Amino acid sequence: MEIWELLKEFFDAEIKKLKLKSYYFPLFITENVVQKKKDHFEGFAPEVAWVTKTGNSELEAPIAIRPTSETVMYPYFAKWIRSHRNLPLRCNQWCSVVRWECSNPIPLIRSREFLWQEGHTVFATKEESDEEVLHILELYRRIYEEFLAVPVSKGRKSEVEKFAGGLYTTSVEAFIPNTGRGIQAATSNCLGQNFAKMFEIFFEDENDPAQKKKEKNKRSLVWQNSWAYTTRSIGVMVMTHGDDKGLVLPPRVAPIQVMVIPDPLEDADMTAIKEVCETIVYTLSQAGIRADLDARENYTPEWKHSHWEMKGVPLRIEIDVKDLANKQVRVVRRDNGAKVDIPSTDLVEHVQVLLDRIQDSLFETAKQKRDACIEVVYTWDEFTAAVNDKKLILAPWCDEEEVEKDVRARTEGDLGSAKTLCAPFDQPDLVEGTVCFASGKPAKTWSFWGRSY
Ligand code: 87F
Repeated sequence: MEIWELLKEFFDAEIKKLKLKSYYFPLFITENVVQKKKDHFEGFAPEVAWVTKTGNSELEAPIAIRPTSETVMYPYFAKWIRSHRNLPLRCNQWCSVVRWECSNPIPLIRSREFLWQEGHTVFATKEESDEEVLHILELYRRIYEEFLAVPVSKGRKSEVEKFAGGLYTTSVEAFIPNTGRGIQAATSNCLGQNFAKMFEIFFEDENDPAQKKKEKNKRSLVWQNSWAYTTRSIGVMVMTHGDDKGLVLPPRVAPIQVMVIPDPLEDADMTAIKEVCETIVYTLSQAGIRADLDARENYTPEWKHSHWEMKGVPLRIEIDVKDLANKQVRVVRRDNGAKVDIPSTDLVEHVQVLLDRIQDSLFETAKQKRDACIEVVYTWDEFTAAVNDKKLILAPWCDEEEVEKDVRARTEGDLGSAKTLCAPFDQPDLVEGTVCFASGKPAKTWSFWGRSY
């Protein structure tokens, strides 16, 4: 929860710069609201949880638990928006949502209840909407790369994989080398005017001469976006950096960045050691470093070392009598086990440098591992071999829905089927005459493919 809070602190400050306002809409959705927008809900219906009973009595009408809030919010948007003066409307909600996943739930990655932020914004023009989609996507990239130290690719979702209710979906995509699976890390949707039509969200447009003259029944449909990232981000971070000793936390999201552990050698002056430990924690804390002291006497130092390694704390400081005499401390890195002795006098500077180095090195290592999994393929045979090798596949593609569905069907197996992850914005050159790996038709784009979570 503290990791989530650190991410939230960053993201919330960034979207407030964009003039987003905080809202909270109800958790319970009455059936008529859900049914009214059947089209939108249909594909997702099996995942919606319903309350049907209170105590021993059946409810007259069942009530849905929000899986997402379009149907809750947009009827209000239709009431609130009358003129161009009400636009843009920018709302964000931090909450939990419920999706009744039955197949293979994985903690944080795919769970029945998860935390997220859902941003829902409304504009007069498509240009404003397009611009925001990318601005938010960049914030998501920064959450993953700068905070969680997880490399991601920005790109556009295929027609099969996009949010069906919208115009287009952009996403950041991560990859887990150990399992050879891609994972959608966050999405930023341009909804176009589809929801505006469904929910009748119109505005008087100052740029339309007919509307200026107050001609009857002349109104414009608004343009909408929606975007979200979830606690799944923490799951992706855990899988990316974790090792056989347990969690490895990037310093920027580590609730405890430095754990100080006294080492009471025999006959040592424990009072003096403890005092120094407390001073260190105080000094680091004053400098804005999240430090803590494990002074428990019923555990050995060795036990504490493994314990805080398992918890992923980026740095541990060990102090014994010799260190005390030498006015130094021993600092141990969680990510690579490296130990250094540092003079107690300029501890803050050294710790800060080490934390920054760990942050950078976790990202670089993760990026190298991810990049080593990328395989460029041109033919169907190369593609199936790469799928079996659990690669992150980059392939020239005709960008046709039927072809993607066909690839899914042809790769279906125990481990799931291969899907598109995104067409990366960062496109390699598509040499003229390049054909689609699956259909042999002219390729329109490079796309990432792979098995995914
Ligand atoms: C499950 C049940 C009912 C996903 C669902 O991308 C509805 C849905 O609409 C559903 N699972 N979705 C798509 C969510 C789309 C959209 N919502 C706001 C986002 C960003 C945040």
